[in-house]
Amino acid sequence: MWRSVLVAMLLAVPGSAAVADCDPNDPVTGLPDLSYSFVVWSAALGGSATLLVVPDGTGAAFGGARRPGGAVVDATIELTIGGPCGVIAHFPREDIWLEVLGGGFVACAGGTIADADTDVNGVTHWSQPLRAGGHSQGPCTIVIMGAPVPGMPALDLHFNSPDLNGDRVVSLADVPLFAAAFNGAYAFAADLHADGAVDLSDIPMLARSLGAVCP
Ligand SMILES: [Ca+2]
Ligand SMILES: [Ca+2]
Repeated sequence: MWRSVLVAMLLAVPGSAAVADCDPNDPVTGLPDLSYSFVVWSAALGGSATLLVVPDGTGAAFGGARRPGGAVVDATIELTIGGPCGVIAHFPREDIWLEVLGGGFVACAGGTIADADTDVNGVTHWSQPLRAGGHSQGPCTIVIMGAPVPGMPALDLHFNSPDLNGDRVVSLADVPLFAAAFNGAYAFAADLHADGAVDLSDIPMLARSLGAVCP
């Protein structure tokens, strides 16, 4: 039941309407039609989810995201790409990416693309760690060939990183920013073990990533 929570719109499924639109002689029918594509995000209920990202891709898998209070939540995103003639299999992952709308998030090149090309059912996922730094508490969306999936509510998925200053390197330059939150006012960017507090449990996430850079 939990799994079935549908975040995005399914404007049409390959059915009678799709068949009516399908023209096998039209080369365009082999391309994705965003109105036949949809996203499922089972983490939608229960508030935001925060994912730790590191430029070298050693951050958290989507299955290890955290609610604001620290509870682990599976934030895996599932995308089905379709067109008028049915699902689009083997669509290249390079053309499907997660776009973070909040400022301060800095992705490495290709750092937010899907895990894999779409499978025979037109399905792909985001479950593996991203390659990125900085932080965001803004929404994010799924983009196919540069265009967002229509009707898809923004995902309340947040990010932070031991690359606190967002220069795509985890280095000593990030330490003062962490220390300021450790010793002073709470900062989401430094809450690397996301649980609403910056304390000793957040230090290992910074220490173990020192030296991490984009591939
Ligand atoms: Ca940095
Ligand atoms: Ca924390």
